[in-house]
Amino acid sequence: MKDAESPTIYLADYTPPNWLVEEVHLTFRLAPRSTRVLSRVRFAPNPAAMSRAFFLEGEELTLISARIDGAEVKPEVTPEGLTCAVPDGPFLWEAEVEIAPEANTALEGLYLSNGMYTTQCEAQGFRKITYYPDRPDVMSVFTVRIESDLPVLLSNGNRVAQGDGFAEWHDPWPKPAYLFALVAGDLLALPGSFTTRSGKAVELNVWVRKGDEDKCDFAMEALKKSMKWDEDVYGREYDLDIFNIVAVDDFNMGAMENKGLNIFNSSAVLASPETATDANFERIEAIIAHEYFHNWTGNRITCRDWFQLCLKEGLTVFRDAQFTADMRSEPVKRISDVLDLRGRQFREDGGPLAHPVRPESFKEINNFYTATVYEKGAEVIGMLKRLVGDDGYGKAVQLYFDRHDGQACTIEDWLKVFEDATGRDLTQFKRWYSQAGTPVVTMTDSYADGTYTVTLKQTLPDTPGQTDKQPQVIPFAIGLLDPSGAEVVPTTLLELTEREQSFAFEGLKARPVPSPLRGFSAPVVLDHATDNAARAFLLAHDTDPFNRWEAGRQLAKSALVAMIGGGQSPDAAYLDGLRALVTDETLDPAFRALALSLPSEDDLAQAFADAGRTPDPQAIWEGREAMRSAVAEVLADALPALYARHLVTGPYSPEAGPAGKRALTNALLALISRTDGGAAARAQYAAADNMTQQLGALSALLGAGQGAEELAAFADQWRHERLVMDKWFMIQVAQARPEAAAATAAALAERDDFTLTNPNRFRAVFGALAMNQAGFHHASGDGYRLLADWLIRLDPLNPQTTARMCSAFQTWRRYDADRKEMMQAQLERIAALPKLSRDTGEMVGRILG
Ligand code: 0A1
Ligand code: ZN
Repeated sequence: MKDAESPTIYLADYTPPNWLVEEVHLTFRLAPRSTRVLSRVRFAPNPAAMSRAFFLEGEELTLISARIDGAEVKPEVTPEGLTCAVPDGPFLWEAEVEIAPEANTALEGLYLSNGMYTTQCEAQGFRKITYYPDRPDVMSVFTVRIESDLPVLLSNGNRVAQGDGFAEWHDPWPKPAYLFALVAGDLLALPGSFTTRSGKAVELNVWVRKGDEDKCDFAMEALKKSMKWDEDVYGREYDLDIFNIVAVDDFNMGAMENKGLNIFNSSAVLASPETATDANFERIEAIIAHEYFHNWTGNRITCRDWFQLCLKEGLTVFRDAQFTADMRSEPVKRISDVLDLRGRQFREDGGPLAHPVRPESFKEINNFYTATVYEKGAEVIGMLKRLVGDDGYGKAVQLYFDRHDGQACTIEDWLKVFEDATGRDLTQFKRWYSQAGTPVVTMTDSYADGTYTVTLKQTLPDTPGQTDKQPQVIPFAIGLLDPSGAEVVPTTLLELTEREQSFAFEGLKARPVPSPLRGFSAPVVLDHATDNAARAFLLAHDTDPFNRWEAGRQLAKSALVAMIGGGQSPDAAYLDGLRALVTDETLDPAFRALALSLPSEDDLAQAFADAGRTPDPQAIWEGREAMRSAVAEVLADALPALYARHLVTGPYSPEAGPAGKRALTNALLALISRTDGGAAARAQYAAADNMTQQLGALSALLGAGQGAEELAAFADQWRHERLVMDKWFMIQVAQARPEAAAATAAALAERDDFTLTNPNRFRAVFGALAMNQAGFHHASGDGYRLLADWLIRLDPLNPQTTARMCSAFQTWRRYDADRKEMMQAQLERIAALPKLSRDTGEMVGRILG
């Protein structure tokens, strides 16, 4: 269906469901091309409804038969569902439908992945399994029978019966259909157990395909840590006898929190030291935690409608970030999150795809699993916590669990518990949920007679469909240092509620140096006229680790912009500051590794755009290359010793300590390889017994224009490991020079082991192309054309992944006329396809504006 033809759904149009579901029984007779699904659903009229009209969602189903209270009925079936005349009071609905999991390449509903049946029902996949009121505010108790010869048959809840060729599951907790799951396959389990703090034993399993059983230990440990953490920090216990995790190769997203049966993209579960990097281990730990935490924030308390998606996602991302900070390093986690937020969410918020944390309309909800809903949604919760304090937050959240357990809720319910628990009026705060766009906070300051005055002004940019925005509540953390570098005012929270407001600090002996927006206390752009001397001062003295890193980042950015735009040589203040930081043995190696990484090409492009200049992707790439070489030369005397000091040898551990050292040595190796002909990297490659060091060495070699031999050896060694081969595909495109990126991606896509049906593989090649900014935006237009060609091929098979990847074009208006024209032509080419999916149609339509 084309964009223009798809209906738009509005938050304002919400009405309660006409019929409620008291219980559901499902029977699955599994067969690749003809699975039969029998449903028995007890409906009762909803007293809160305005009508008794009966409509069940259903798509791509063959209806075999339907009965009401035992009597056959002939419903009116459309491509979206069915209607039927029904009794006035409660009744039993029975239906039998047929579906074809084998033909399901969209990976929504029930599908087959490498011989295993699996489901994905969020957001609206259940309607591809059977006719049902597929909306999150219809919650019910599910009993499921699976009939199949496959040895492992899983569903939600607890197993109640099992025999030859069948299994039955019962989930006592009422849930919406999007949390339904089924898995059937020839799988192996890594078993485990957990005893809750009230003494209940829970059986745990991580289910994988044969051959992957040696890569489950870490996920199991991460699960146990998550279960314990949620008890300790949020007082939340697990509520079933069993918790299953399943790894699936073909999956559109990272993972899914189905009740008691979490289904994961295998990349988010499987890890061994040889095959997974430190970053993979950290991601797995975070995603296991995220899905587990959804058991309370998402499952026990769910969303009334899909506009409330941030209610479960923002909160759960916030919770998983707290967890990671507790398990690892708080500043490093914060810095990584802000990098990600600025890289993905600010970019979204500043372009044609900008939308509020709680959107007000959509055509395809799958297009709203965005950085704004997830990451900005989590930032909003962080601000709320900062404003009401840790105690207030704790009380409010407990009230949320007490008051809303078993319900489908809204953002209003969420804010109300904060108002009731803390007495604070959150009317103005709520604008964070409804106004899109990243606020710009302009800070000016003055000093006279011992009083330092900070003036903050907020500007709220127009975004698609939104102008004339009202001021938001912005928690602005600030500290002050004296000229010697000592902190004279510790972190203080200013609350900016007006468009412009001043705050005075009295009794100072000299004009202080401010350290503004500490810890990135609000998701805003800070506009503060400062100079490199002040940045270097903060880099050397700030007590706030985030701002110390930020000062270095700003120095790097201004040095790079000056180099790219004005041909200046690398800034000495930056290079001196970097040397001091990288060689400071009191600092965490992971922090130092982060300080060594330069602002991304996209970041720099945005910096030019913000300054009213047209970014030149090629010049940005060359500038970063020149800066890297300058850093390598200036630090050349210190690098080998630093590398040797931190090189981790001996048995591998994925813990934060050694992982930080490996991050630092890999960053150093990339620099060393620019001046030593690749000798050190080749040595690391040869000695590596873990993927972090092997891939780090390969990346350093490719970055220095070498590594052809190692690349071939790598493919030879890892031919049979799908997830490792994804890295092989990705690194070549990511590291390709601008003029070669599109050709590299094109050649890889022609290989036999490139497949359109596996989203990980598709992303490895084409996600990497979109990330290789100078390659994607190469003046030839080859990058644009190639991506469009392949999105056009993917759309009929997998609309969801196609639509997500269209966002590579979202910054098109930022560029020069030639590039703009070429990107627009590709977007229009996609938009004109006769059978374009609703997903892609909506995305391309919004991007074109
Ligand atoms: N709720 C999951 C993410 C997810 C969302 C949509 C999906 O299919 C459309 C799949 C997974 C999470 O937040 O982890
Ligand atoms: Zn989630």
